[in-house]
Amino acid sequence: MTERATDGDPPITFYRLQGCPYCERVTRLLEEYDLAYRSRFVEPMHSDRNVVKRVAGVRTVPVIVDENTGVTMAESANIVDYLESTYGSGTEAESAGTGATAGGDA
Ligand SMILES: N[C@@H](CCC(=O)N[C@@H](CS)C(=O)NCC(=O)O)C(=O)O
Repeated sequence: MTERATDGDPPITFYRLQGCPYCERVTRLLEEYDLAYRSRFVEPMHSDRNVVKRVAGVRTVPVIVDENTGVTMAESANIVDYLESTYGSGTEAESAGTGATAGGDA
């Protein structure tokens, strides 16, 4: 066993590769939604990516495993979709700038 049972292990594991633009897309969204995640950088060599293969059935990254929902997912477009529908507002209003104008202090 590896040592990973720290107190608050983030529920999302993000398999990624340095400099991967698809992974960057996912990173941006995870950050935007302020989600706690743990990055696992995979080997550049495709054949050395058994860990992702085992988890998700593919050797491409990005892949996320979300223990909150039990979802394991590959393909950046699917992941972006999933994160938006699960953690975003589901609309574009969230990223539209100021968001709510609660108040009306006229
Ligand atoms: N369609 C995939 C493409 C992902 C992709 O090509 N990732 C690269 C790293 S940037 C990779 O894992 N390449 C290895 C391969 O294609 O087998 C996505 O959008 O997630």
